[in-house]
Amino acid sequence: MLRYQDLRQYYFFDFEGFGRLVLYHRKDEAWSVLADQPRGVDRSRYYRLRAVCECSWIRCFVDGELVFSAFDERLPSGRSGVRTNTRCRLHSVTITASTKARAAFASHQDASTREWTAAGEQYPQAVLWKRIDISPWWPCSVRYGDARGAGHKELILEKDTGEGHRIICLDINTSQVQSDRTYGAARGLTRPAIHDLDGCGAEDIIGVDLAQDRLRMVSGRTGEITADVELPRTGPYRGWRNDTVGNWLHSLRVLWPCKLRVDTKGAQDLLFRDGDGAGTGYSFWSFDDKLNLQWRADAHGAWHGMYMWFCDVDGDGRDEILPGYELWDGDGKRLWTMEGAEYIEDSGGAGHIDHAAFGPISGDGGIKIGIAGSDPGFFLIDAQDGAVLRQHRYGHVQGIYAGNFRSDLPGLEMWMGDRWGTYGLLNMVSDTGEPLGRMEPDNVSQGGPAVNWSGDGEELLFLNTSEAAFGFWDAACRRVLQPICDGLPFGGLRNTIIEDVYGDARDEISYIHEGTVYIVTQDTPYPTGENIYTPTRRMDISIPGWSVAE
Ligand SMILES: [Ca+2]
Ligand SMILES: [Ca+2]
Ligand SMILES: [Ca+2]
Ligand SMILES: [Ca+2]
Repeated sequence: MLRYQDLRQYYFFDFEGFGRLVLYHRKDEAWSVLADQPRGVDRSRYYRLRAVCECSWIRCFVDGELVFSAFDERLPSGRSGVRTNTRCRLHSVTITASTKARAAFASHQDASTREWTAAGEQYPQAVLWKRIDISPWWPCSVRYGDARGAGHKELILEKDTGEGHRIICLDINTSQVQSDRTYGAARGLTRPAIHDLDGCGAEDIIGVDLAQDRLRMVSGRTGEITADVELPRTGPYRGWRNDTVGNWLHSLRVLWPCKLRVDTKGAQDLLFRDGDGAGTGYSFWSFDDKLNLQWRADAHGAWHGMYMWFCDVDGDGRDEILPGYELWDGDGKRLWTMEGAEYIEDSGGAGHIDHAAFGPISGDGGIKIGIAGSDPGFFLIDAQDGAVLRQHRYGHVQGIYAGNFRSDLPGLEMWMGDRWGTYGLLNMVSDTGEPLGRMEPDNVSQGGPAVNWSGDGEELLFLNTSEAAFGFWDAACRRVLQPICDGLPFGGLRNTIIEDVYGDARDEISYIHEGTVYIVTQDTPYPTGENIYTPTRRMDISIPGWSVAE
């Protein structure tokens, strides 16, 4: 690859098939031939391929013989690399630059660094607010929430012990243990959802007992079993008839709390789903807050995806359910299948939704769905009827996140990231699906969550996959801040939680590292009495909201 911009944009000099040498310019799906030549390939020997790029001329050599001399102005500079198009063996690779090109590159790098630094100056800097020692319980999982009905957020540690699920709640300010309970009645439960399903205020433990073929709920308040039912029998697409669905669970999360009824305090319904080892789902079952089975839904229109998403599309106070390329209502009725989705599984790639931003994406608050649809790319869907408003074949789009990445534009913007063939390529689109930005900070990331760092309405993209990508990125593809500071015994790039847990509504970044939680916040306070951006986070979307800073 020559003059490489990203994994979908470069010149490509290669052998193709068994009898052709070719030089391409590639931009996304368009491969234009700059030069080609029929030429037999002897697969029992090495060839020495060489290309020289000078200004707009590309000269290509095979074993020292000049084969192409092409003129093309589309990519005036870029990186070099190796990409294969079949099984092959490489002996060695050498990349050199002229002194002049090297100097131009260094000067370009300096200019970018200066521009990024200047762009970062408007943002608050990061300071360490608090260090919380969790070593007595380490290793454990860490999150924030209200597990015991305290009425405010606490730091919650969870562990699976031989005696049952153990939940420890710590006060964020004082680091003191508020509660430490092991739920003996939850012993043996797998795939747990920790959620206040019965509405008592404390989070319950709902999980699957595969040995006993049961779905069971343990009350977070009393520690006792409050519901215990047989697992459903399989749906039409997975397993034998009358087999337990316990043998056919989805490889990712199985239990999904949501709000399907108007008269409950919160999300007091539970969806349970089957699936396979590849992240595809086929049927799901709805249970109420006492684990009474309500109905089953089957993916007759298009297979279901890696996760499930919820949003009240028609405003009746009940969630609609997006398990894949279909929308269902709370009564188990299918509302639509996405236009063309019956052919998705023939498109290559996974054939299911990998991620979806589902919510008020439009500038007028209208509900849309931004779909990371694997090989078919990105779809923007009208949540009312499943119509495809836009599609971009951006490669294998795996991750997507909607947030207010451009506060100067109405609605939410979506960053999405690729895997499989174009690992790390990120694209951003507007609320109408208009392309706005493209970058490839590393070849690992599939994107990340929005960060409300400044509080003025603009959100940043947080990447955390490599040193090259680590930090907060703005919509102009500039890394404007690396949230590291004195007091952190590492340079970032750790397990993190992005969530407001201290002070004003802006997000903190919490690093979880070897038995300690480090909470990093802004170095300057937000002006009291001013409106401060206060988004609500759901899966893959940061929903806009404002409050008054205290
Ligand atoms: Ca409860
Ligand atoms: Ca609804
Ligand atoms: Ca916007
Ligand atoms: Ca905060």
